[in-house]
Amino acid sequence: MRLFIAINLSSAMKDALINIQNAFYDAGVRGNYTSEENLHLTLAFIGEYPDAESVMDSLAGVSFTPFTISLDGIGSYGDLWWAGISHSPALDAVVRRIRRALAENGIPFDRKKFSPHITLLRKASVSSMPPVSTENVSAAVESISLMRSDRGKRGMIYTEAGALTAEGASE
Ligand code: 2AM
Repeated sequence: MRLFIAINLSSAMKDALINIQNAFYDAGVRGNYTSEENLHLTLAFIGEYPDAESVMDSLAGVSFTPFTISLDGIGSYGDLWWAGISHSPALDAVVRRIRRALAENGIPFDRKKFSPHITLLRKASVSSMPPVSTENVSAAVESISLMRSDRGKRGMIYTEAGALTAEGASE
């Protein structure tokens, strides 16, 4: 199965992202827009790996306290368009801890530098991004998920395969 570790987003943050997607669409941009339920922030991409339980076991020692993430503009990697999330000491620290725990336990993952972004659409039909306004939305992160990705008839289907909860989280 295909696995990655991600933050699932609050509805306020998803609403802000959908507003950006709608503004792109209204400006005539076509492409494969990420569906609302699939909007997420990837922290580590594991890829094909047979055992979700051993990934969760490897993360058992990773602890974190609730922290905040904030939207930070929009950008693109070729025809993949994204909304940025600001680097912050807390976010960067938890990503480092997760990646170190995976490495120490021999779980493979993509070692590319962490570049926090939320993919809004792929295969954008135009190459220049229309100017759209973005809201300054922040959200509290109290949980980090191990996600499993399966190819469905209408695109990817993401399912939570495990979760790490922040110390002292309200849930
Ligand atoms: P992307 O949206 O920028 O493609 C599931 O595929 C998630 O893992 C996506 O958020 C994707 O980011 C991310 N990801 C990170 N590295 C990846 C890789 N090497 N291959 C596929 N997806 C990757």
